Amino acid sequence: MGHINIIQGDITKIKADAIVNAANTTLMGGGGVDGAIHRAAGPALYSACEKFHGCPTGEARITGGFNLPARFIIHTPGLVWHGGNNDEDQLLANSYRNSLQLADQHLCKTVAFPSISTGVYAFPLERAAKIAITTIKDFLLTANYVDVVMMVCFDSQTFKAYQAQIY
Ligand code: AR6
Repeated sequence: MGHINIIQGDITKIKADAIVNAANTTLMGGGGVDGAIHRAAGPALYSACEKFHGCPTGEARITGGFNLPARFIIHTPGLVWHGGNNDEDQLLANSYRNSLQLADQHLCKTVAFPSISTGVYAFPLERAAKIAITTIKDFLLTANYVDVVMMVCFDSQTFKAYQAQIY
């Protein structure tokens, strides 16, 4: 029975077994947290990601951490918000579930997530936080190795939204 920690900070600095990247379907980098992870990990990450030839929304792929303190980076394209009537909730939940499954398969005990889809992809923050926390809690009930999941929130508004789901 693991637990969830909500923290405010920069995910590129987190020393977890795996950190998750809010990527896009090309997996070839971008802005936001994706850009920060690629800059901090170094150019070898780009070469590692090239080999996947992209990734569908809600699925996940794993690479090494390269220059990051984390051992692995799990890349998942979050859902682009289109108004809430197109399976958005399920697809966002898939990003969390598939990332956690991959971490568990790689024997990771600690996993750190950014707030997937709530930046450029415009998913409403409270709704995304509820989906993230519910999906993580459900996963922890059956996980073999994953024990601590950190939600690493970049700004205070995001931090408050995730904390509100825990207490
Ligand atoms: N550590 C933790 N969180 C961060 C960091 C960081 N270093 N930097 C930003 N965030 P976004 P999305 C927060 O836009 O909405 C990219 O171009 C940010 O404040 O990074 O899933 C990809 O290539 C926000 O709370 O991801 C895609 O094209 C959260 O991370 C697209 O953006 C997510 O914001 C993905 O959009």
